[in-house]
This record gives sequence, C-alpha cells and structure tokens, in this order.
Amino acid sequence: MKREALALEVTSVVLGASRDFLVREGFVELLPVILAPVTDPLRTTPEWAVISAYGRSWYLTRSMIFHKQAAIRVHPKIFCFSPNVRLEPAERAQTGRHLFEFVQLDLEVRGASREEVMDLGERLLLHILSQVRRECGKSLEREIPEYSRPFPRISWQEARQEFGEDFEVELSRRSKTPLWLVDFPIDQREFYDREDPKRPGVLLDMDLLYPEGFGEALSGGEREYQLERLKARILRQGLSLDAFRPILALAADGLPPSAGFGIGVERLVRFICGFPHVAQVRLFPRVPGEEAPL
Ligand code: ASN
Repeated sequence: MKREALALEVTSVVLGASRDFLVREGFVELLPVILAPVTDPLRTTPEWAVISAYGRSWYLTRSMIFHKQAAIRVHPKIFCFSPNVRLEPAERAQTGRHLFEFVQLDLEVRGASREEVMDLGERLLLHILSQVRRECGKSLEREIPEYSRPFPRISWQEARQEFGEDFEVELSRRSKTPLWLVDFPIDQREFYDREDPKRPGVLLDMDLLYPEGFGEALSGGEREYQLERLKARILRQGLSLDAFRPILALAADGLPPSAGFGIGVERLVRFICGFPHVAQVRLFPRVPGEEAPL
C-alpha cells in the first residue's frame, strides 16, 4: 500500500479506537475551539497566530488547555480532537516532529490525580496500538511490539543528570518501550501545570516518550485551579495578569481541580507507521517555513 494511503487508514483507526475507548470510559466529546480571546502561553513557541474580527483580536488555538478546564465544570470527563496552530520556528521543520498545524487528542478529568491520568494514558495507547495491529497490521511496514504496563518512569532531574542537555532525545532513542518523564521543574513548563504542594518547585506533570527515537508522545499533568496560585504562577513567568483575565475570571468563579493530557495525533501515526517525518502523515501538511501547494 502507498504510504499516503497507509497513513490515512492508520489515522482513521487511531481516531476511531480513541473515541471508542474514551466513550467507554465515560468521556464526552467536545467540538473543537479554533478562535479564542486567550490561548496557551507556550513560551517555547514565541510567534502567535492572530486574526482580527468584529473589532477585536482572536488567537488561533495553540492548545485547548483553558477550554478543557472550563469544560470540566460542565462534565467530569471530556475529550476533543483539537486542531492547533503553533507558528514554530522554521528550523523545527528538521526535527521530524513539528507541523505548524496539527491535531491533538486532548482530554481532561475533573478531580483526577496525575497517577490516574497516567494510568488512563497507558491503557488508551495500548488499546489504540492493539486496534491498529488488528486492522492495519498486514499493511504496516513494521511490527509494533507488545508493550507492558506500567511503563517505566524517570524524573526530569534524574534524566538530566544521567543523559545531559539532550536527555529527551537520548532517552527516547535508547528506550525499547514508551516511558514517562515526570516532575518537571517549575520554570520549565507553563503556569497551568500544578506545583506539588509537598515539593515546592516540582510540578505534578508528565510527558510520555515513544521508544526508538520517535520523541514526545503526550504531555499533561495536574492543573493549577486556585485563583491566588494561578496569579502567582502567571506573574512568576513574567506574564501579565491582564492577558489571562478570562482564565482568572473562571478561577474566581470556581474551577475544579483536574488533570489531563494531550497526545499528538500525527506523531502517534508517525510512530506507528515508522515514518521519518510527521508531514508524511498528513495529505496537506503544514511544515514550518515551507510552502503548501494546497
Ligand atoms: N494538551 C496539553 C495538556 O493537556 C497542553 C498543551 O498542548 N500544551 O497539558
């Protein structure tokens, strides 16, 4: 089968398997938000995509993090296939992992702990992989190993000490199984990741890395939800309270504690198919710095 067609088939199975799994777990699907008065600060992506309409500016969604926090006020378990636009620097075209328009399967659970969503993430990934093996196994150019749970985990500090600056690349390259990177230092992540009340300066967050050098799979954690803590974290990052007024207004009104994560759909399909670049997963890829014919 041609690679383009294989990518479409695998993507379709990934979406279906994710939906089936999450609906069985009691989740409801949220329709995506594309334009919003506030979006994810993501300090590693300095450019913002903004349009102007009706006399004001609208951000194109970088992630639905704040909408997820708002949505779990209404329903305890939500997910969304969320299109995100992130104007990554053009050099990131070479990483094999970056598109400036991509889709993430983003979910959030009211009252959940990090442990609970890590458990969910492992079960979700294994379910998707087994469904893909069943439905597309014959067409795949590689075999996806059976991974066992729980996946190993390593803290950010340990990983950094053991593998140096490029620990994420190194860990993913050496690993034969998906593995968790946990406990990022407070200034490495965004203000919405919750600081561990028992370990100041350490976040209750996580990334999941794919094995064989495919890099980051998923990112998430517990959330800050209390007004004063959110304000302190925004200011600590040198951001203005005014820019995040909508999320502060929600917190003032009452945000429940929650945890969640987002898993990049194209990266997952790339990993399953063993493709060198995520652009091969999309029929109409948006590669940083490159023209698009259609
Ligand atoms: N989806 C991520 C999360 O849930 C946020 C992100 O994509 N930046 O934490």
